[in-house]
Amino acid sequence: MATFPENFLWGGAIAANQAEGAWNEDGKGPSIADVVRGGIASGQHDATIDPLRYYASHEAIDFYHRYKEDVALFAEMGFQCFRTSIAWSRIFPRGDEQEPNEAGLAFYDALFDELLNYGIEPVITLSHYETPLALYEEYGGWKNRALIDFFTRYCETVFRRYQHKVKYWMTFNELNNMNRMPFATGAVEAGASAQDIYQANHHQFVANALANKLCHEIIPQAKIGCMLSLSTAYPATCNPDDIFATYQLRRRSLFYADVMMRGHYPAYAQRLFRENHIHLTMHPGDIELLAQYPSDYLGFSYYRSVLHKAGAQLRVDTGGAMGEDNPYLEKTAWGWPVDPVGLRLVCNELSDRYEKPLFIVENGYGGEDIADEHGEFNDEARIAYGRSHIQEMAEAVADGCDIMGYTWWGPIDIVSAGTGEMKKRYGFIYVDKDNEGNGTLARRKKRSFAWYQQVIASNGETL
Ligand code: BGP
Repeated sequence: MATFPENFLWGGAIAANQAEGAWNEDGKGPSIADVVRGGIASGQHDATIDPLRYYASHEAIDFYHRYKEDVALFAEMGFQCFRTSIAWSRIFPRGDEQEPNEAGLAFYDALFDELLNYGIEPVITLSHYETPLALYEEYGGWKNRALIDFFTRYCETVFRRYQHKVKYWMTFNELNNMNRMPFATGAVEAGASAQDIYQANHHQFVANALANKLCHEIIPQAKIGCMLSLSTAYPATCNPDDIFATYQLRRRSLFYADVMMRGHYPAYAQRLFRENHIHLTMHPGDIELLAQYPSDYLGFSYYRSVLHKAGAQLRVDTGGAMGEDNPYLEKTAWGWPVDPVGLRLVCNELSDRYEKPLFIVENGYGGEDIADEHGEFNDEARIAYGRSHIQEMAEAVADGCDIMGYTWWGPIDIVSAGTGEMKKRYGFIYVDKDNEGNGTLARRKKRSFAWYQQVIASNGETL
């Protein structure tokens, strides 16, 4: 088996809105994640916050108050890095203020210090489906160019504040979900026109470039990447129509990396824009910014693959489109095909296309964990998923892919982005809470805890 490089970063990944809770404490403003029925990915938002309703993000797993206990468990597993997001609305409660909220900044100081005390590098997402709500309600989200200034002010604030603590950053989580999930990804209403969506994207691309610029100016030793959902798609048959349709589907996803990694709109975008009547409004200097400040690395999530047919209606879920049944692959209880070879394929595809480092910042197995008669969680299926994917990642390294690290999605059970459920669990650590919000929130190790510990201790040799 191939060996991972010595400086390879092993760890886990979560997002603020799916874990922290404390949604209105210490001056935090509401974010778009705090007003959704079900998961943030659904985009089914309530116009007002109803205090009698249960909202998954409001308490989540109470990471805000329990992070010390959780970080100690991550350290026990041997984490070398930990990816989470900063909740933008803790720092700028409405998003458009001039001055940040000190209590919000202090929380992340404490969290990062805790991680660093154990030698765990924070890997920080600046925007993970949690735009401040006021920026949606009063500005229309990323459709509005004003958000570029608000976002860069927020970025500059956190780069300055955490410049000695955080070396790894990424801008927007899964930006290529804008078409399927515009509310979560860009604070743009569900059902928005292609014109609005691509205009919002353009603003996000400019904001991404400006964030890269600021990050390098303020923290010269830092690396800042973009982040996309890159679970892959295969043609359902060898019919050339299916093959080309699948190529186009993949391109629609890679479009985002094409712009942010290469620094310009790809040639194929012209036809996409023409046929969808998209006319982007750009300011002088935008194109130069994109070219001057591309991403340092490509962070991505990989969960599964799908089969695609020309003309098929795409049913979508958080990890990407859901396609035809693949007879060669098993599925999880949530219908996600398990495809470790697909991960090797994607790593190779992205390395060939961009020739820059990759960071696998989400990969994991969502399942329902039920305790056995001894009260233990024998999550063999999760271990099998992790083992097979890490094996294929090792093959990708041997193939020549430059992979910076691997962060398992949801090393502790958190709220699902797709459904708002607790029942869909990814963790090596169980959290006692059910879909209705009942439970003690106590943390318990599952069997996979010791498995991942040994994976890290052996730098991926013992699987
Ligand atoms: C990604 C998101 C995460 C996450 C994960 C799993 O799309 O970046 O926020 O939750 O998918 O999806 P789910 O929670 O729906 O199982």
